[in-house]
Amino acid sequence: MKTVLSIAALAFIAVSSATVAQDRQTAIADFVGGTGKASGRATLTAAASGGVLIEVEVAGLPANRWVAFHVHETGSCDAAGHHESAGKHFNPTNAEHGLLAAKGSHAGDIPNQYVGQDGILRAQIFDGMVTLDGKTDGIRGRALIVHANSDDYRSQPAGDAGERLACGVIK
Ligand SMILES: [Cu+2]
Repeated sequence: MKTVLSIAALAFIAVSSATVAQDRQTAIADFVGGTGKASGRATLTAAASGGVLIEVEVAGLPANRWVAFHVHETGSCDAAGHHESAGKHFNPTNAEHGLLAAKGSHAGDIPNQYVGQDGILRAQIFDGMVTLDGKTDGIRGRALIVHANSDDYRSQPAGDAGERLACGVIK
């Protein structure tokens, strides 16, 4: 009888920790726009091989335009302060900004994304430079930012990407 009980207890522990591990593999970022209103969501999923899949939809953006999309270091979105609260780009390796910079790039650098005629950015992005919960490269608790202009992939410190139009904390 004692043996049966311990096996049951072990099975329970195994199931509980599997559930916890599964939860840690995904995250959500709810975006707020320039006026502080909800404007979209990103779902982030950690890949087994490393990297994070980011599925995103953000509304209220300038139509028919390429815009910069980055991971910024601080998980704080203050619309009244133009989302400056999100700080600089996530840059754990102290590199230069820009996917095409000689000494780049920031881990938070992501290619520009296109906003459709309806002012909605819809994208599925695989980011191989970060993880969701890694000790140094994890982005949970940081912020996703959509800018008004495209990133030129070279200019310091942020690719001349302009205003921060939408911001979402990765939770
Ligand atoms: Cu940015």
